[in-house]
Amino acid sequence: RFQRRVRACRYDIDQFTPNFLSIFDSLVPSEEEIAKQNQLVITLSRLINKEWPNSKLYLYGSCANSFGFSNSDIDLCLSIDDKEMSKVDIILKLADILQAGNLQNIQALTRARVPIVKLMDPDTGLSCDICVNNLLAVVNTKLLRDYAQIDQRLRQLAFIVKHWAKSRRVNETYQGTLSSYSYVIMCIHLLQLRRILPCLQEMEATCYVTVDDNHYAYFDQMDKLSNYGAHNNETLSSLLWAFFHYWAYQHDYTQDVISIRTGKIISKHMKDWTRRVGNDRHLICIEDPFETSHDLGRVVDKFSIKILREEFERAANILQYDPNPSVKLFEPY
Ligand code: 3AT
Ligand code: MG
Repeated sequence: RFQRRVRACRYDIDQFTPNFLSIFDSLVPSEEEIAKQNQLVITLSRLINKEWPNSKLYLYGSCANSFGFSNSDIDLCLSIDDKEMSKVDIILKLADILQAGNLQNIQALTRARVPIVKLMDPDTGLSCDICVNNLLAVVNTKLLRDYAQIDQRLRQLAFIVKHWAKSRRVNETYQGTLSSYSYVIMCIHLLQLRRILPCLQEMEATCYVTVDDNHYAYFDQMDKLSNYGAHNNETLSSLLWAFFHYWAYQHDYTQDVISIRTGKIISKHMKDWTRRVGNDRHLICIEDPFETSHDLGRVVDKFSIKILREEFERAANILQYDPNPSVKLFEPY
């Protein structure tokens, strides 16, 4: 049976919070940058609406979920109801529309798992990926943004974790490590267990959406929750310590699934995620809050799980012992 190791956090951990907060500040995009992103969405919407008047362009991912760094690419989703055309046809036609609209570096990636068109706007230098009818991503973007409004420590923690993951090269799904989306969910889960965040999907629903005939509902009156985490006064650095300590020494990789849908740890057994099926190995289990049969850790294989766990341990040990954790944590891999 897996031994969960629990150790006490170093007594002087809180002194590093100002350093981590200044790193957070340096990563947050400026108002000016956000205005540029919004302007580009308006320009692209106008261009696309000329051809498809009933379509709608949604911003999703890090530019809309409030977990985006300065200079991140823009993720857009085109919602279009055209029974005549396949997704690939829509992607190809979209590429033509953008070409005619003087956008640059246009590439239609029709064979990707999620087909997209890539482009660059020469006026702002911003790069975008546009996918088609991937509305669940628009819905999960809103859930993440709603959670971020409840307690500012979520955004601070997730920025530092994402920055660590990018510096240490464990934010590369094509290499078997985890997506930014997964890391944000891991942060939400930690704060739910510490009662800094509630579980919005377990509360009385105020927001309802239907995507591909599936119904989803959760509580989204964020103004009623602005004091939710106030009883807990843990600082950013102690939460960071707790995050890495949990994933290095406490999480039971053989039995546990983290679930922000329930705000709990649930069992792999209950989800039938105990063995490899096809390419889903379930070596680290993170339940998607809406597509509950979807394990966000399924990209992780027997090589990358080792790398990930070594990186969690490295980070936990730096936060426990290093004299300068806010520098050492992000040393490039
Ligand atoms: P970066 O700042 O670009 O690293 P991001 O928030 O844009 O982070 P991702 O690139 O991981 O995050 O993903 C973009 C969005 O796509 C986030 C989420 O709304 C959706 N998404 C990503 N992976 C999944 C997934 N496995 N299942 C469902 N939705 C996903
Ligand atoms: Mg992105």
